[in-house]
Amino acid sequence: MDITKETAALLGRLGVNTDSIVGGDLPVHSPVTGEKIAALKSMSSAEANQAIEQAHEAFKAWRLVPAPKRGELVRLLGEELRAAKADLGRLVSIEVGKIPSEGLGEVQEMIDICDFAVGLSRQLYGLTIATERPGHRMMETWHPLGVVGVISAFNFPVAVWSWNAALALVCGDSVVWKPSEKTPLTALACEAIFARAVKRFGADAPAGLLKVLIGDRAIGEALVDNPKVPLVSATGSTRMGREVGPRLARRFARAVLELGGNNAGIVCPSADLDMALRAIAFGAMGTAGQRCTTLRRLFVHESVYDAIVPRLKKAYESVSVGSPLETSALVGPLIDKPAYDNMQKALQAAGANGGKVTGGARVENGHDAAYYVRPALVEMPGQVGPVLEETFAPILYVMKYSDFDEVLAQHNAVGAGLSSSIFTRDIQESERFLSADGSDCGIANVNIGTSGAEIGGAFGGEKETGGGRESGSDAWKAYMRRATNTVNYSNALPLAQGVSFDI
Ligand code: UN1
Repeated sequence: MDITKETAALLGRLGVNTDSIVGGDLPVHSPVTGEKIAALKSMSSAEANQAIEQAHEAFKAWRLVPAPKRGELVRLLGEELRAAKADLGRLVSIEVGKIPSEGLGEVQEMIDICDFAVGLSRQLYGLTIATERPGHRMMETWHPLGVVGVISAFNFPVAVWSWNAALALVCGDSVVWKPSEKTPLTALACEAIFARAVKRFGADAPAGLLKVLIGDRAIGEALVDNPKVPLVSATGSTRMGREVGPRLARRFARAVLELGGNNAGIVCPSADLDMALRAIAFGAMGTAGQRCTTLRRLFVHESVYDAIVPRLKKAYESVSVGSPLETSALVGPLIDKPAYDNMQKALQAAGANGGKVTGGARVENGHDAAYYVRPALVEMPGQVGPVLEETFAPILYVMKYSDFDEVLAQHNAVGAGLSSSIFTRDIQESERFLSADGSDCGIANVNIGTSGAEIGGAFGGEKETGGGRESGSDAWKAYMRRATNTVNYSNALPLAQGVSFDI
């Protein structure tokens, strides 16, 4: 099959001008075969700032459109995404290497957040608060914030944009999006899909509501440093967050940071082991270990260790690895060679720290520049060396435990704090895990894995994961500015706190 041709055909069907994907300086490779499938032209920083200026102008008009009407645009976006689901899902598989159900699942996540945001567009409400002064009313009002900058990572190239964009748009904001330079094609597809929704919406949608910035780090920096961008929502490594966070803080801009995860699961004595096995397999091997929610550490109680770990190893040895485009394999490729090298480095370090490695070898598929690996399960004597770090690859470190308090402490003894799960049928254990001195993560699950969160909940994590929350619940509040209003409808002017100031 000719992936380059198929990519161009898909992009054409999705509405992208295919002349724009050839002859540029920014090569795009498909991890499925490693071949170059496009070359886009990078924008200059000046062009990026110009795009931000246009988005700012769009914001000034969009903020005056009533929120439920703004919701109508997002409803149309959801419709367009439904129509484009098969093509966009396939493009995700080509550009990121996801298996078909995960490529389509990512688009489904986009449709879901659109539905959520449409409902939200009639629910952007503030409180009315009791005031201490007679004849007064105090309330809070939520107003549109401005241009929302979105920096997304390669592994969820379209869903993470949609979580931010759908909320931002109903909140009255415009969006400037810097996709990963590894996955700009799916971003161009989303831009075209959005343009169709805008066209159907009509004249009330100002030009410039969504701008996509194509380029490398310099473009991202232009977005982070531009004073007309009051919020940047950035997904990526903790290293990236350490740079972006302080830069935003310096100009008092808001940051929604969704950074690394080093997610753990605990298998307790009473766990349903069949269920745990399936959840662990998907959480650790799914998406070739390239989700921020991927299960990376597993603590197994000594009483069930021998009942589950050998079965897990078997699953690791038998899981199918192969092209997501041509086979029904469950594990696709790593994104590129650096990802493969990092995986091998971590496995070597694990071995040096006493780990017993199952799997991890490269799987040949006839393409030298594609990096398929067998997922690796590593039995570790303790939580040392690479276990403490996130390696963005399918490596699961397995450790034995005997004491619940001790395992809770171990669970929390890493830098990241994104997702976590416990497998137990003991209510005391599950409630402890969810309690104030339980899991310290933004996501804590019982009897399901660490990955695959629904959009209805707030998504994000603590500590080195960055603290931001996107998607459902009240995450929308980060995309608006809150004004506290006190109205005096009396004839007197009583001062708060009993202060008198009679002139
Ligand atoms: C990510 O990996 O950046 O919970 C996002 C999940 C998905 C989102 C992952 N819904 O695994």
